[in-house]
Amino acid sequence: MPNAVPMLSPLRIDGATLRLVRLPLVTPFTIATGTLTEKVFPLLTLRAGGLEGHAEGVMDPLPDYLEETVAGAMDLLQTVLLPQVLGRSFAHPDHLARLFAPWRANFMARATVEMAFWDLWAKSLGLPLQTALGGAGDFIDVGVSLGIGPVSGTLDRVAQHLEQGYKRIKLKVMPGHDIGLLQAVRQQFPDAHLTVDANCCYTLADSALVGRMDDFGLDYIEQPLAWDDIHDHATLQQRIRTPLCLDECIRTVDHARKALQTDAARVINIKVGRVGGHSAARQIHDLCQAFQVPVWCGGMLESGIGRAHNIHMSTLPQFTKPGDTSSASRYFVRDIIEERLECVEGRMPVPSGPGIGVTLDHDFLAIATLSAKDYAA
Ligand code: OSB
Ligand code: MG
Repeated sequence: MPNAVPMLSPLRIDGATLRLVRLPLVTPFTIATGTLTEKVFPLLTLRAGGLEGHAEGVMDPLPDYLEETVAGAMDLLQTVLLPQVLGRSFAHPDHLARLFAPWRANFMARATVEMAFWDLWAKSLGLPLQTALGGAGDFIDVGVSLGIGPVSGTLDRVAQHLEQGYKRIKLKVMPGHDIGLLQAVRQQFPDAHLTVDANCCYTLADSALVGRMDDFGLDYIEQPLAWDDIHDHATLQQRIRTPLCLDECIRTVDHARKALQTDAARVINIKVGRVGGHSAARQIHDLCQAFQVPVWCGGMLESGIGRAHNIHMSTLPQFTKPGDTSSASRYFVRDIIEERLECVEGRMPVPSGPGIGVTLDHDFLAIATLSAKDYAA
């Protein structure tokens, strides 16, 4: 694959800081697999020649979204991945993904290192991350993901976010909280751009129930079946009209290829932090473009660091559907960056300046940090 920018001299990683950070959530976030009340995540800084690159890990404390955990990722970062990159030079971020290729899974832990290096590398070139990635544009279209709760409260939140101009409403569903919810929302908002996300809580035995969702004009149904089962999604897609969108099932470029070749996904949710980083995210993007399958950028309730990464990735051309990268103030009273990542009329401005274009708020970060360790090369 041609690079968007010419290769320059290799960048030597001469230091790192790995923090564990905790941010309380403004509102608890409930999905089919559980409720999050706070966001706990690894925050990695890589250093080279006076520059810093940052990224956060998107794994949860419990292995309830995918198999990775915060504790497992912290250990893998400290004992395996950071020792592999410290003191070494890389001419292009793709080389990190190649270095980690022998390891099994753990794509979120890998992404933490890879994304921090993309930020560092773009800064070393004096380029915004979006330009280094091959994207363009000053804004991205975004929607919101609404967690599971009482239907009346959800109706209020749908109204509120549509008034704010969000471009798409994604409703979290689960057995017993699906058809009734859709009836209520559709009745009140007949024209809203609506989708649902089941986070793997149905099986093929529920095909008829999932098929009833065809009546509600959904743009797509996200990840109804098991996190590791592309095959069953292909079978389900034969039984329903609404396009399926895969999230958890797509952790590698090969997963995307298999899903596209078997018509298991007519839309793909790309989360940079789920697929091992920007290099893999971009390859999945390119593959979807070749298959003429739209993609959008998902989220994992990220702080401003991960949110900025997602915004830059979302400026690539095949991101034709609104993503989940909504205003940071929906999640946190105070973010760990100086800038405020806020949408205007459902459009999120792309941070300008080199790299991810946002800077750590060190005063608040000190308060939010549970642990920190420095590494020298
Ligand atoms: O499935 O997309 C998901 C949050 C945590 C875990 C999984 C998911 C989500 C979201 C929220 O939908 C996306 C966001 O607002 O960041
Ligand atoms: Mg999802």
